[in-house]
Amino acid sequence: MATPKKDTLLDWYRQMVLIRRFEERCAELYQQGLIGGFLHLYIGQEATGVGAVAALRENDHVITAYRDHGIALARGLDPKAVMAEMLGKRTGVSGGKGGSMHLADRERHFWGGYGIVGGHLPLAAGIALAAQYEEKDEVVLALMGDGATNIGYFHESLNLSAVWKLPVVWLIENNQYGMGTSVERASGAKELVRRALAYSSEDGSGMKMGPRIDGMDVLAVHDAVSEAIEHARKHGPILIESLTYRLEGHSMGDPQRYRTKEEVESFVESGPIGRFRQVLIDKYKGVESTLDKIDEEALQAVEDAVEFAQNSEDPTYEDLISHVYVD
Ligand SMILES: Cc1ncc(C[n+]2csc(CCOP(=O)(O)OP(=O)(O)O)c2C)c(N)n1
Ligand SMILES: [Mg+2]
Repeated sequence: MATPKKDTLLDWYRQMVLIRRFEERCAELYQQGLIGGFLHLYIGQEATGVGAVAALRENDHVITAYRDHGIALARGLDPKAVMAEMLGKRTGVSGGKGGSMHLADRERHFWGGYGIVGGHLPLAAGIALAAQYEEKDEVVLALMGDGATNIGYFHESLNLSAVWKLPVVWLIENNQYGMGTSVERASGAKELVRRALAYSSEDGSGMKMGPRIDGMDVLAVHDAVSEAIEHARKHGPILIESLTYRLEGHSMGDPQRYRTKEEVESFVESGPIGRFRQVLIDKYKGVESTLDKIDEEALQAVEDAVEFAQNSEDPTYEDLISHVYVD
């Protein structure tokens, strides 16, 4: 696949840095008690979200679990409205009623944000079924964690997608842990992508088993997901696996007794943002000053988002009781 243009690569860098700065600020706001509920950071996984979402067309769809801030920002949701949602404000993307785990945007075909592990997978199949039924040339990108592959919904959704040849890319973000449980302790198959074989036939029909990709390399992710999307558009479902790492705890306040500091450190060194920055520096002479400017602008965008969110109104009682029933 041809390497994208410089502007596109710089934009991916911008998105990854924005996500990182946004979430670091969210962690502070959580500690100050300004963000309530649970907060699951995407730090370490930015290359997977940015590379994968960049492979989608505007009309395609994306859906994910509760670790959703990075996907929302990569899909182009306004950081101000996302931050306002984190703070439970009226101006938030979900009217302040969803919070961190329930970001969504109908216009951008970003369908959330779900707290029940694997609970969004049948929805992904349904969105793909609707597109197929209405003969729309649209693909669904459904992201899930490694832990979600052990849930019944995973089997039901992937099987049905193979039976109905639905245009879905099932993307496992294997960050090596489901809360405190490592993949080795939870899964019969270490290579999670092999589960595709359960929904495919010897003659090649059914689900395609896609690649296991280096999820810390935004270019590799983009290449693999682009190919997977083409497959889904023409032939039906495919399962791929992105090997990544969660650099922070499962959610805020996780004592992380299930892994060593050395293990985490080894992934900090090979982290996706520093790695991509180096790729850009090697490729484009003198690009450092542009990258530094992008870094500064990301910080500013996050501060603007916090200011906007803090100055926004809380939801009213009418907001609380709206959207419960269809008029
Ligand atoms: C059906 C269900 N069971 C258990 C939980 C509690 N729970 C929340 S997150 C999580 C781990 C999921 O891990 P994974 O799918 O790998 O996603 P990650 O957190 O690594 O992004 C569990 C067990 C839940 N939310 N829903
Ligand atoms: Mg996981």
